Amino acid sequence: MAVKKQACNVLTLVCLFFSVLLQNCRTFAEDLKWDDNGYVLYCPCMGRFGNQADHLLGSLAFAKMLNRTLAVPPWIVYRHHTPPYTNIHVPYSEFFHLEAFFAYHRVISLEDFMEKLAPKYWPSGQRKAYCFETAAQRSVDKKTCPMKDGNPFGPFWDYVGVEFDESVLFGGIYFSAYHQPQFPPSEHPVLALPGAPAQFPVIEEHVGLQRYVVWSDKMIKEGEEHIATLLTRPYVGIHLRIGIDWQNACRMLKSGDTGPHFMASPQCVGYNRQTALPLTMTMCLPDLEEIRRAVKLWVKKTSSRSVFIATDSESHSRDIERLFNSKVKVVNLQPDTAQMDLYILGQADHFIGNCVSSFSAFVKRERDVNGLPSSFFGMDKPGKLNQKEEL
Ligand SMILES: Nc1nc2c(ncn2[C@@H]2O[C@H](COP(=O)(O)OP(=O)(O)O)[C@@H](O)[C@H]2O)c(=O)[nH]1
Ligand SMILES: *[C@@H]1O[C@H](CO)[C@@H](O)[C@H](O)[C@H]1NC(C)=O
Ligand SMILES: [Mg+2]
Repeated sequence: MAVKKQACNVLTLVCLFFSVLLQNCRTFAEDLKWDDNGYVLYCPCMGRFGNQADHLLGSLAFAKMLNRTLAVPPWIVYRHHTPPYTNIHVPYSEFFHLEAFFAYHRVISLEDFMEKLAPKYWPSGQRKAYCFETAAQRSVDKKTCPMKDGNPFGPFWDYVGVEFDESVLFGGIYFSAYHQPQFPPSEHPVLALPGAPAQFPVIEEHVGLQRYVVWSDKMIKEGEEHIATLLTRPYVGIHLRIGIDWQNACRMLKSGDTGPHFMASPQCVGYNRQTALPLTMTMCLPDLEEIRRAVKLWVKKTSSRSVFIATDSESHSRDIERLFNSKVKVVNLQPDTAQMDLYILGQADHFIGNCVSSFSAFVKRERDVNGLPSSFFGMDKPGKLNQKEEL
């Protein structure tokens, strides 16, 4: 221990000495430092971007509760309709500033963890998977965590370069805080989990963690360029979640198979089940009439000069243009990307989102953090969150 400490001090001195010459020395040394309180690894194996983002916030809070470093996974991007149909794994920092998490808790990218720490501290042969007993029930011997069964599980851990050697099962009681760890880091340094240790949708307490999800400089630069060239402020940003998968999802609401709490809807009906406002079909799947009504209302209210449309299918831009006799510029990105759409929606002077969509929820949370106004289709005045400071 003493030797290690001395080595650290020497390293610090060396760093100080060379810091003028070698700006990266400090970060380099920090990157290589193993956290004795352990790590949390998980696969963001449920849903697309919005779901993965919700799960990231909860996982961050989970890692902080256990006082373990969170290995931030890449985003899993599905190519269901584009050859070669295999998933793409996009490092977190492709879109966001990883270091912004440090203000809340310790993180490392999963890629860096594997490249710089795993070879020494979590080598092949010692890689344990952790899962609920019930999850292991599905395996042949009923004792193996289904870490790599099917898509996206298998491709994810293949991308990370991990085979699991052993399974550790746990029962109904969930992880306790670090005061009485269920899995002491000395014996269980790396908790690798088949899914996010978090709920979907994100619980109310963790909504504010969105403030640590900060766009990368590259995204900001590109986003601001789009806004400057395509749009005139003030502008209203709208998210049209109206594609075929969404039409099918909203049918659950129509058929009465779900109450007001449906996917991301707590963001607009309220998190409390007892006091939740009704969730209407218009809120889940706005028709053209509702889209026109809401856009007209908010363009007028904000004296907007342009409208930005992000959509999972049709943009309805012609119909929206017609509302304003071409006095308002109506724009959508072509080609679009999910993250650039999110960025531009986040910067709008007003945002109209889809209450049930976690893609909209990402924008709503970010705007709340920045004090920018939002509404939803079918709900012009969404209820306020409990404004107690949760962090
Ligand atoms: N580019 C773009 N993609 C979208 C838009 N709306 C939905 N999508 C795509 O559809 C996915 C929807 O899944 P998810 O993000 O989990 O949100 P949710 O299903 O609406 O809760 C997104 O991740 C995008 O890939 C949009 O406005 N623009
Ligand atoms: C949390 O972990 C960090 C890094 O391992 C350590 O320095 C700190 O003392 C821990 N905090 C508690 C309360 O155990
Ligand atoms: Mg989804």
